[in-house]
Amino acid sequence: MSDYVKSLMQEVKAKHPGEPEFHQAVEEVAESLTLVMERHPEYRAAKVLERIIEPERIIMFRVPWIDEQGEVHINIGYRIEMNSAIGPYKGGLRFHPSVNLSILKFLAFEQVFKNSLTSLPMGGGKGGSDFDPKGKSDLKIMRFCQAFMSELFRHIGPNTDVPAGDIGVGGREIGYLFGQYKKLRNEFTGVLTGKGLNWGGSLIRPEATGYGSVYFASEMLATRGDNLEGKVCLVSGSGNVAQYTVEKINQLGGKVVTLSDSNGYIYDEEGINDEKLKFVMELKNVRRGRIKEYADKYKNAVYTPVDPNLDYNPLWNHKADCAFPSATQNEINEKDAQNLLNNGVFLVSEGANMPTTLEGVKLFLDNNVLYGPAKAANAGGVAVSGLEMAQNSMRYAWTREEVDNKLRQIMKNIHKTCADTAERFGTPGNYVNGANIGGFLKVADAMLDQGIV
Ligand code: NDP
Ligand code: 2IT
Repeated sequence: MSDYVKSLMQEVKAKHPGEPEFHQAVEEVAESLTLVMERHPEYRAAKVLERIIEPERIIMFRVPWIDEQGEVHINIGYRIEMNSAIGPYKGGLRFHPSVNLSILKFLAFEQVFKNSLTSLPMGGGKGGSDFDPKGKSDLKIMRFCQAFMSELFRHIGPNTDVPAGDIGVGGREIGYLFGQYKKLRNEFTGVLTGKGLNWGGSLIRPEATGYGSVYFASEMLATRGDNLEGKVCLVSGSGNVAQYTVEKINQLGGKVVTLSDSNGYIYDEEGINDEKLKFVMELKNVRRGRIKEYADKYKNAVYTPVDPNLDYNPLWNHKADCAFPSATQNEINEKDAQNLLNNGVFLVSEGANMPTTLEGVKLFLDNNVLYGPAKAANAGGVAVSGLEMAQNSMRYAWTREEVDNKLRQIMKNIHKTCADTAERFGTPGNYVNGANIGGFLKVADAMLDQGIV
């Protein structure tokens, strides 16, 4: 670790103790930026990174709501408005019992660089709540979303801050949140993305993160004259990102053999084909069931419950070519990364945010893995959110094909930015440096132009 990173991290940890996920995200970016700071003393003098690390604003609020049995519940609501140098704050909302300030700050920090990489005018933000939607009735979900928006509405707007979905927030939740915003403001605007198609949503937004992660993988493979045809792929998660990752891998001739949720994973050696994927989509999106049911329906598949006390995840211990972690942060630790390498995996494309620990990332880089870090590989979701905002401003909707072509081009451009930047800073093939530096430069220059604010 360089002296620059050491002293920066000491300061961050002293100022913000007890935020391990946030420290982890900052450390990874700071390591890459050492290369930039040597060449550009002006960024150091203006303390650009030190300013990016401090959120412009954090909003925390009480979310009281009453369920259908008359019981009162109190959750915590958050919105981290991280950086608005290149556009309005933009980023998802996460509803999950694990949500806390550290997790949302890491996500908002990552979002700043990711959004910059898309080349669209979006700043970075993230928010959410410790509310657990799992197993809750539609009425409870609606009541909670309305209570959450009853405070959030005064802080957001189509030119200020535009939230979207993340873990636990999909089309249903965005609908309830939008309805409440519209009622309180008496305005029909593009204040959220991921909306329904007949009320301002964009075609391809639900597909965008998963498709984008696979497009990014294809770009990485192309640098070695290869493609996804016949590749065996491990995918984790079974939510929005995982589902459309499987769909696109199937379209490109690959074979996906795993899916998971927080209780366990399924392994299907024959591959999760389109018919089986349709079953998963109905299971997860309509019946809101557990992935275990996959193995009840398809007898050749094996379900393995995951013991939270294990120091590795057996999902990553199968013979394969490519891995697409698409569930949550730190789901691949050093041991998992070693297992992936031992099993022949030579490509990792991160659909989830920060799914690999710092030690795991190091192993991938040291072993020449085609490693697409989250802020590049999963930027397709927020990119199409940016396209949704553009369509809302025009009061016009592009066709499925138009949006998909734009998404594909954006992922191609992000790959090129990462590859070219890594090369320019003397670390060819290192997409981590490419993404961190590529995302940083645009934001940093905008901050220099705008003065110390
Ligand atoms: P969903 O809520 O649709 O699905 C999340 C999936 O991950 C579920 O299968 C869930 O299982 C599993 N999961 C969540 N938390 C944990 C945990 N602590 N341990 C194990 N499994 C877990 O979310 P998304 O698919 O939208 O998000 C998945 C990842 O992709 C997240 O990291 C998110 O930040 C990232 N991402 C999402 C984007 C989007 O557009 N939606 C864009 C870019 C990144 P269970 O049902 O048991 O909770
Ligand atoms: O992490 C992410 O990029 C998202 N959850 C999507 C954010 C968005 O605004 O579409």
